[in-house]
Formats: sequence, C-alpha cells, structure tokens
Amino acid sequence: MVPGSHAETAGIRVPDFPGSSSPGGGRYRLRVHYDSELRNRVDRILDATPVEDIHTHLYDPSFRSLMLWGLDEQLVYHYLVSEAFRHSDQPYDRFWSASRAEQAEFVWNGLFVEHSPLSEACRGVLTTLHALGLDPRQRDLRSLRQWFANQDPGQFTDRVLGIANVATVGMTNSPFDPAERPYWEGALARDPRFFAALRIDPLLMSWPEAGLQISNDGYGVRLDLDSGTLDGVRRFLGDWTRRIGSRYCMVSLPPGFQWPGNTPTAQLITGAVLPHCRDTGQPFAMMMGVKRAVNPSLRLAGDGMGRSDLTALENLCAAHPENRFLVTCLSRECQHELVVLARKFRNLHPFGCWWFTNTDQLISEITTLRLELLGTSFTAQHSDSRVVDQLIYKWGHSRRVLGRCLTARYEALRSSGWVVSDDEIRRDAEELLGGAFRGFCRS
Ligand code: RAT
Ligand code: ZN
Repeated sequence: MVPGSHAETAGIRVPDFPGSSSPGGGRYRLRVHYDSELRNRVDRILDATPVEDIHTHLYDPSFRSLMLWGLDEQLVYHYLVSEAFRHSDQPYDRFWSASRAEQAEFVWNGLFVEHSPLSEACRGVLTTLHALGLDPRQRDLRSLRQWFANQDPGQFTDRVLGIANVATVGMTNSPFDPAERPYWEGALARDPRFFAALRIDPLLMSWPEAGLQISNDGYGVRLDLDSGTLDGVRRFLGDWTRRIGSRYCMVSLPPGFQWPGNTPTAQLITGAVLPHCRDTGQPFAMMMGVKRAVNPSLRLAGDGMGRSDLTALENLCAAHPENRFLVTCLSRECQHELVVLARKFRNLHPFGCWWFTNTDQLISEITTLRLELLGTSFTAQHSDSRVVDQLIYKWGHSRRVLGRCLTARYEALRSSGWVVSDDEIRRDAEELLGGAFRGFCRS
C-alpha cells in the first residue's frame, strides 16, 4: 500500500534469540534478516486489517457540501494554513477574504514550491497524491487540480476508503451546528460506513448560551443548573443520541478542566452527561488539553494546547466506575499519566495520537508506551481527517509507525522465548485498529 521504509536496523549484530532458527546457527546472526522478515509480516497484516476510524470530522456523502474532498480542500486544511503563515507577512484578513482556490495557491506556493514540504501535514498531501497515482514532481498545481476535477465524489470516496482500508468512519455531529442540523431534521439516506458521535462542546464550554438553544428547542431548561434543568439537558442528549444513532458522546476540554467542581462544566457532566451515558450504556469521550483561539486571527488554525491536570480524570474514573471514558490527551507530558491511570481504571480507554501528537516521532513514543504498559487494551489511532483524501496518508503513516512499534515488541518477546504466529499478529492488529474500541463500547 503506502510506501514505507522497512530496514531500519540493517547490519546491527545482536545475540541470537532463544529458539531462533537462524541459518548457520552461530552465536550471532545479522538482525536485519529477522527484523525485515518480521517487519514485513507485521506491515502486511496491518495493511490488510480494516480500520475502524473512531474520530474524524468527515461526513457521510449524504451530507453533500459538508463532505470535503479534493486537492484544494487538502491544501486549506488548518494544519497547513498555520504552517503557511510562518513564511508570509500577508494580513490574515486578506487570506480569509480570498477564494478557496486562492487560499490553496497561497499554501501550495508557500509550503511546496518556495520551501520543502518536510512537515507531517505537508508530507501527507504528497503521500496521498502518490497513492492516488499522481506525480507532483513537476510542482504543477493546475494539472493536479484537473485530475481531481474529473472525479466523481461518491466513487472517489469509495476509492479512498479502499486504499486506506478504512471500514468505518466516526463522524463528529453537533446538534449546536447550524450547518449540520438541517440534515438531521430532513430525511437522510445514510451511508452505513459512517457512524455518528454526539459532540457537545458548546453544552459544556458555553453555558448559558447553549442552555438558551436547548430551551428554544423546547426542553424547558433554565439558566440555573437545578434538577429540572439537568433533566431537560439529559432529555435533549437522549433525543439527539436516538435521532443520529450516536455511538458515544464527546467533548474537547481545556487544560484547566477540573472535576468535581462548581463550574457549569463540572455540574453538567455530573448531573446530565454521565447519567445520560449510563442511560444509554455509552462511553463519554474526552479530548483533553486544547486551548481554543490562542490566535483568533488564524480561525480554526489558531487553537493551541496545554498540559491537563489528569487528577480530574482520575476523580471521574474513581467516582463513576459504572461510566466508561474514552480519552486522548493533546500534551506529550500527559501521555504517561494517562496510561498509568488506564492501568488503574478499567473504565478508561486511551485512544489515538491527537492533532499535535500525530507525528511519526510522537506516535512512536506514545504507542510504545501504551504497548509496554497496556498490551493491546487501547485504540492505537484515530485519523481526525477533515478531508476524505486525508484518510490515505493519516492511516498510511500511522500503520507504518505502528508496524515499527509492534515489531520491536515482538522482537523483545522473541528474545524472551515467545514467538508470535501470524494469527496472533492479526488478532493484535484487529484489537488496536478498532476491536478494543468495540469491546470497550460493547458495540
Ligand atoms: O484535529 C483537528 O482537526 C482539531 O481542529 C480539532 O478538531 C480536534 O480534533 C477536535 O476534535 O476538537
Ligand atoms: Zn477532532
């Protein structure tokens, strides 16, 4: 599938592994033989294992214009927009008032023509073009665009899901989003490959404004978070969960999040969100550590991050063993604590390498940490794709890093006298790429 490197330990001499059937049978053998053979097996199995992508910002094609695809959409991805501004003094407003095509050209020229596309997000565009059979070596944006203009969106989506070997795609669905709501209120012919997840950031981060909307929707909530209001919010969550067929409910939280507490966020979680999750038997997903609008002029590209206090998570897991928590953290510093907490609380399931941690080096570090402390009881990755095409590179790159991490663990097992079979590698790959999530969600 997507090309990757497979011979990273070439030429290193290491002691023979117990039980090794190395040709020649000497005390030493070239590790490269074993590594590349095992690495190839692991990579082949990972490539052949369909992924359940548990969190993206993609839409089922029946959401028409909300479903983003194509080269210009890839280029104006917010990860790239913030990088492009590092090479330009152009006023932000001028960029935002330009057409989509002009914005895409600004990014292309700044990041692919005038500088080398070394970053993860830039490389992603190239991996995607390459896997689609396109050749960007001429730096010819016009002809690349022409190829995309000739695609049918439905067929293109099928092709991308096929190349990325993604079986199901988790959407991010907000009842507070005026662009999305009308689709749910009409008749939708849903694509079964796309599943819904109820996103509730405005409810938890913008009370009382969110309360006003819920009240306008007829749920009889007031601004005071008394029991009548909390019941109304709970009914609102229940109705939306049924309407969209959501599998879990999700929020992103700032670094300062605390629980328990007297803030509207903490009170709403205790009085409405957790009871709702218990009613429906669904997990509550928390993405911890985002600082919204650090630079508002960059709009969606202007969010930052900070270190979260995971005491809040520890308190939640301990106080509510009957609730289940799906958690990812944005800060590198939180990763170790998250994994240790997951060892203490079986109602906690770490997932993905989110946003600023979705780079080769950090995926490698985080995944190794998780494998070494949790085995396969976590979900290795989610793509967070916003443009369908991105599934190709996000999963292509992550599979290669996961292959490296898994191979290293299997090698360590081998030196302890345990040799994994292909069936066992397949079982592990299935757990890490969606099976452990389904088990945790009981769905
Ligand atoms: O990764 C992203 O695209 C971010 O902008 C966020 O949307 C983040 O993933 C989130 O879900 O809040
Ligand atoms: Zn996201």
